[in-house]
Amino acid sequence: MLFFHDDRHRLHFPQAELDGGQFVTPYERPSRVEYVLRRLQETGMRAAAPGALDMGPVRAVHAPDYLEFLETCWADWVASGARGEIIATSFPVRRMRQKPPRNIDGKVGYYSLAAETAITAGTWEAAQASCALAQSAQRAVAAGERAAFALCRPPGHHAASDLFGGYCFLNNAAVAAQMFRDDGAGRVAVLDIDFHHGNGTQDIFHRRGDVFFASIHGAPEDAFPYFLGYADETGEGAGAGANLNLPLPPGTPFGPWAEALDAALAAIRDFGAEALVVSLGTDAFKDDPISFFKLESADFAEAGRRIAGAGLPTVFVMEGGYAIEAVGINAVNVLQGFEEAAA
Ligand code: SS9
Ligand code: ZN
Repeated sequence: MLFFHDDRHRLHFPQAELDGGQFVTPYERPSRVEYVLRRLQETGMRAAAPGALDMGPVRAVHAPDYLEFLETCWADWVASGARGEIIATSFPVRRMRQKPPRNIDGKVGYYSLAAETAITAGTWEAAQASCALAQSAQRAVAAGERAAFALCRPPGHHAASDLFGGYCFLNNAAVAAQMFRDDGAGRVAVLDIDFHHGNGTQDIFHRRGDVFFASIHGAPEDAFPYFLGYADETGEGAGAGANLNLPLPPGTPFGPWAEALDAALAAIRDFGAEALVVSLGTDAFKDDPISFFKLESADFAEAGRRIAGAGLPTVFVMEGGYAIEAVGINAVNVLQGFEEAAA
């Protein structure tokens, strides 16, 4: 399978993540990419050079004021006299106005959904380079490849039209799905197998009937992002019926997880999708330090085989996965399983 990567992911490396009342080295760290890259090379996957970022489809899924915020926040933060990394501390929660303030500290809270994700000087450049990988993979598939893999970092599925957080800034999967639509696919599906609910992707397409979103994830009662991802969120307006959430409880092993996967794939088929974007997180793995499903490494290959069974042109976009040494094996197992079954 063709894959795309870009060393500029290293420009995003905050030193701090607020976790359990302490600052820890972020779980979402540059070495994740090195493990995946090594495994891609070991298994003979083909590296291809990524193209430049096209802001058109990015603007189609993100709000202009949010993109301007991402571009300017570091300079504004430094100019305000702040000396550390950007970390959100004040949010427009219940009973507050949803109105962006002028003050940069307030803006950071306005545009974020959680406080664990720090921003540094290189974050915007890294996020753009990451998104360009998803675009490159989509272009390769649009040009006739059966599938391609974008080794995106930072990830994207938590990023909504105007929110960052959960380690995400630009919604790479949503951008790829949008590009399939722009290329003429009437209906597109995004399948999110990251352990966490893809709240950003769901929200971006919630009122649209042209992009189906299906997600298998830790139930929101128990798992980040906590405030979206219930089974009764099925889409609204033109998007009614085009959203499928399959939340699962702590300790879920491959059996019930795979049943959920089959249900998601059946719904994608019934929807009539012509192209598929897979938000490929590997944090459903049993040893993931921040998740609670129990998939084994071999199960990821079986997931890949089942995904291939959909028979669709497929773009795989890297999302989470924090059992660092296993992230390469698990992610590439999905791709290998897919290739076996697609051959
Ligand atoms: C902090 C919990 C925040 C964020 C997880 C984001 C995963 C992205 N203790 N966890 S795939
Ligand atoms: Zn995740």
